[in-house]
Amino acid sequence: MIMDYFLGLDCSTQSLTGILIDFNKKKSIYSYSVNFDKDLPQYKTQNGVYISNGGKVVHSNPLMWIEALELLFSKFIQINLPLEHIKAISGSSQQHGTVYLNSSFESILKKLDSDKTLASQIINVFTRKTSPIWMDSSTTKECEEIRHKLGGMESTIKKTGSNTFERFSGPQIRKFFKQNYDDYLNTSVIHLVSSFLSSILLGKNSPIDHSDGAGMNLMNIETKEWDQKALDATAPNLRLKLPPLISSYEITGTISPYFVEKYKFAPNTLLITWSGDNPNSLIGIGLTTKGRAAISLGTSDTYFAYLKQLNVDLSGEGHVFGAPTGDYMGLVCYKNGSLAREKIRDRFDLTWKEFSKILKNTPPGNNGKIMLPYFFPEIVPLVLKPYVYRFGFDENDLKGNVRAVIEAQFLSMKLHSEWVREEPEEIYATGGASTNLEILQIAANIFNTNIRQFEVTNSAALGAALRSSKSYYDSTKKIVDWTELVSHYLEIQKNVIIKPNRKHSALYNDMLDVYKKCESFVLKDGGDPEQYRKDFIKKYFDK
Ligand code: ADP
Ligand code: XUL
Repeated sequence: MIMDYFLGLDCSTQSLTGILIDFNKKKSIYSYSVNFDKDLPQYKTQNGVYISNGGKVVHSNPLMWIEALELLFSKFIQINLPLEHIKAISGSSQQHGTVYLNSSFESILKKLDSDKTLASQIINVFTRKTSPIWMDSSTTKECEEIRHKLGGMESTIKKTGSNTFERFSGPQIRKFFKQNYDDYLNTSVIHLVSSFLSSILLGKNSPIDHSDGAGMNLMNIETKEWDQKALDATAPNLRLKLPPLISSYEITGTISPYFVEKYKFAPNTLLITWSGDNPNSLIGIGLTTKGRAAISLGTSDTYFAYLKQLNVDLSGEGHVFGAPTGDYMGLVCYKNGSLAREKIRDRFDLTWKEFSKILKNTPPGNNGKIMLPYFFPEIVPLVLKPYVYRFGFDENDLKGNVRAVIEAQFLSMKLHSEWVREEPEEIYATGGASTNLEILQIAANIFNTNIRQFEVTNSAALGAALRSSKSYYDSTKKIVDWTELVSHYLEIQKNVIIKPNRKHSALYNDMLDVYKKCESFVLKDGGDPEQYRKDFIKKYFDK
């Protein structure tokens, strides 16, 4: 029997997941997640992170990610997974986060002792003990400084694919250089979370891939090379501290002897460069051609689509990243995703089942109750000071709040993702909250589009496994076409289509208008939306 197994890993905000796929059977044969809070309580994270400074500073712990990797592999050994049959491995990680390492990092990786843990051997390599991650919004000043040096917003977007954003690696590196100058000088290499974990498996410094590299404000989005102007605007001698950039499908080498000795991987297991979670999800969900879009409802909510051509968002809200196929993807990211939904669930002590039941039994339009759901600082639209605004209800209204948070999230998503949307016929859903059919029904009604729900909700880990199979077969000259590869795989998955209820499309169109007015009232000194809200109530609810 031919056993062509491929492993995809995903280091997300709250967990590290591994999915093993059997290429011949076109299915995932095993998946397991290490939850940072529960399985590694000694790191004292909450939802995988450390929050300080009123929610502005958000870091995580790179040593914890390493321990999670070993826990995951120990689990594989415990249940006798045939790791020796894995042909190739690739990975995915939360985007933008940076890891700062001293000059001993690579030499330590090259002589790892398999009788000891990884964490005990690399504990002293960090020049910054914790890593700023995508939820951090403490670099507004640095964003302004870099944007100014690059000639303003439009030229920053044209150069790097995005305006400067607080969570992007460049502004974060600049803050470190300004505030911890000596530590910056002692830093030999700065990795993304993806290239850091990729280096651990490889046993030496790994390159950064074009897809994740685009989330740094440092890579030129057209040439896909480090942009000297952007580097100079960020911190001195930065080029020397960054790994090289490569295509997302490139093989970086074979697995480090540490993992061969300790976990019995085959010595010739190929490693394919890691990438960001959103680019990986693009593959895991099968978006390798134009005309389809996806929503990922994880810790962050994202809306993204494959782009054949480079098409930037000059309004400055969206991003263009690389796609693992070598093309591009457009993306809009919201920080108030699952954790905002959980705030309401926990405020009323509900289970997800009870939460869903309320969604099912409350009217679309919520009797005109509208929320602006900034439980945490928001990325799109930019809100640095978290506050939850309620129009027509208060925080004690159980049903009103449950429906309002979900409607708000998708109204906002529809409003701010217009530039990347080509009126898709179908939106693919992934991430932890995509298991919730009631949430997806509201999304379908608001977008007025079919939503497709998949059996595998961790499309990032699946995407990494699929990427590794593609690069492996390409290297053996048995070329597999991207679209064919993902479609075979996805066809076999059980998937459910949620259809919009067309009866509500006019209501949601009108509500989008009122939502927009509420947002502009609060964030841009727009006029009072109350009369519009009252008219909306009169039209749909006062009967
Ligand atoms: P990430 O990969 O960003 O760490 P996941 O995609 O694993 O996150 O999603 C985790 C989130 O999924 C949890 O924070 C939780 O709120 C949400 N979730 C899990 N089950 C449900 C459900 N039935 N309804 C709504 N949300 C859910
Ligand atoms: C994307 C973003 C998040 C993280 C965490 O720009 O910041 O989606 O990748 O998932």
